[in-house]
Amino acid sequence: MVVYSEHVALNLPTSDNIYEKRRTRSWKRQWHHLSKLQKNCIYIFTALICITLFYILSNSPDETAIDVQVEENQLKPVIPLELKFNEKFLEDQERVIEDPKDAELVNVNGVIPKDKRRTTFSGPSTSRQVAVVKAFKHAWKGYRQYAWGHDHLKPISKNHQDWFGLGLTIVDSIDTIYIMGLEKEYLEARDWIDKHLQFDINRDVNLFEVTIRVLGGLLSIYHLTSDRMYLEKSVDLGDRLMACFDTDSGIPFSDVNLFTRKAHSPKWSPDSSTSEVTTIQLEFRDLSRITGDPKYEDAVSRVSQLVHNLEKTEGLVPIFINPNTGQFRFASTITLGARGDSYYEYLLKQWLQTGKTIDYLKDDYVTAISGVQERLVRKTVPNGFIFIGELLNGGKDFKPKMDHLTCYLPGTLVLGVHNGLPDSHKKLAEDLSTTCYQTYARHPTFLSPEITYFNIQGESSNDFYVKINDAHNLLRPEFVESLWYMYQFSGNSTYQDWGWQIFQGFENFTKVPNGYTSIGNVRSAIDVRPKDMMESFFLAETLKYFYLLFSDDPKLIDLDKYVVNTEAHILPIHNL
Ligand code: DMJ
Repeated sequence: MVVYSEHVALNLPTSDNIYEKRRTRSWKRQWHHLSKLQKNCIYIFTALICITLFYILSNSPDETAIDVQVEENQLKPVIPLELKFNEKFLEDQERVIEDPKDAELVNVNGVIPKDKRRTTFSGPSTSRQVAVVKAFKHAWKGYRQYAWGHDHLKPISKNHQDWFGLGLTIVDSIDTIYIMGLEKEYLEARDWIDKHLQFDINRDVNLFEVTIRVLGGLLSIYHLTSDRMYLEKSVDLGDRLMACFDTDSGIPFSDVNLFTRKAHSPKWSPDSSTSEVTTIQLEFRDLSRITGDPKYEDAVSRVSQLVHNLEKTEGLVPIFINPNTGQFRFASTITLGARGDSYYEYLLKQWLQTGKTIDYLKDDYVTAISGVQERLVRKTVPNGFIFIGELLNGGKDFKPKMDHLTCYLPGTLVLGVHNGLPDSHKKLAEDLSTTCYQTYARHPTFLSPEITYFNIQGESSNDFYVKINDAHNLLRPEFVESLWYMYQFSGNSTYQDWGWQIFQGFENFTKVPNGYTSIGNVRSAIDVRPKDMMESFFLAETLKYFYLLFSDDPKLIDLDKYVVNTEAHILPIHNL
């Protein structure tokens, strides 16, 4: 029964399979009715579908492949914020490093571990340094919150300003951060530079400013850490800036488009500034010495040599020079302030950077300082303060005016004396320091104005006066810089105390809730007229020099091993 029933069950036609049979027969019939061409088309179409299916299936990710992708992503610095600055996390990521001196070694997320960097700093050691670090953190917090990745913070409007679009404050500040021992801030600045600082931007930039702030900043932190990421960025930037030197004379144009690499004079003049074309040598030479490619050093050395060969007024230079003719602009002003200042500074520092091997640089420097003493130094009435004035009309007229910028000179002078240059330079440095100090101390804000005029004819009972349009303070560093050098080479703590008083001036009158701001008027403690701008040099230079000045370690930055560029970036002396 069972078999029967099975048999019946298996063979009994249902309406369904009758229909199925009919349908199969009808397909077969239709197939036989197709022409050869139609059949071939169907064969090809089927073959194509099969090939496509095979391709898709053989390329679909299997589980192992997905694992690898995830792992690679974890190695990239896309790290949750709270982990990013976690020491433990960083330690876990570190690869075993055989030779800590090897500049190329990095851990897996690209950061050289703290103890494997070329130079390490342990943070503030005096209470004054602690106060400076606090000021730095306050400035950094505002910048981070309202201007991150932009050039400058506008702390009052909680906004930003872009000059070149190169994140100037980050690049300019990173070595200050490093010297202050601020690891968390260092890592976030490094991370931004690594991932976001790029130079292929269609934008005109100023050769001098970008060299001293960006190239100088990158080279400095490269030397301190030996992290090659900074060097790679430096080379890219250096190559783009090189377009400026393609002129008839070899004197560079002032501006260059970083993307097109086309250089040109400023819009307002056919000339370049003398101080600008002569204050790029430390950085370009350093780049050559590190990379072994002489082209950077050759270009800037040629500029120095050309300027060396020009006629001067007792070693003093006019402030404009033409890139086509290679000549100074006739009868332009001679000053140790704006557009003249760092020409003199880089004569000395280049000589030091090259292990005192290029004599004409030292000779030009010594001649120029004699020229300053002969032609520019005057005494005020009634108190006999020494200041450095300006020469107009090809040296015919003397103007009793001194920019705050000139207050860098005492520092440079004692650096020269420390390296064997005439002792008379020391007296000038001390006298000028006293005067610069007075330009701070005599104002109720304890801050210096941008420009001061001096009384040399007894026309008033005041030694100096300030015009209303010159009464601003841009948070500049020059005198604090000099105080550091003066203290380094004398050990006289008065210079530290002066610096502390000035630091209080900045704290009391330029500090605002989201940073520090330039002010428009140092002459009044109740009407300082905040200007809503925090320049990158406040963090790069002013706060760095305060920090160095207040250190009890005289070798925190060893001035027998390093030269400090005009933007306070630290470059090694290359002894041959
Ligand atoms: C800085 O950019 C440099 O110190 C430069 O040499 C002069 N001006 C500013 C600071 O005042």
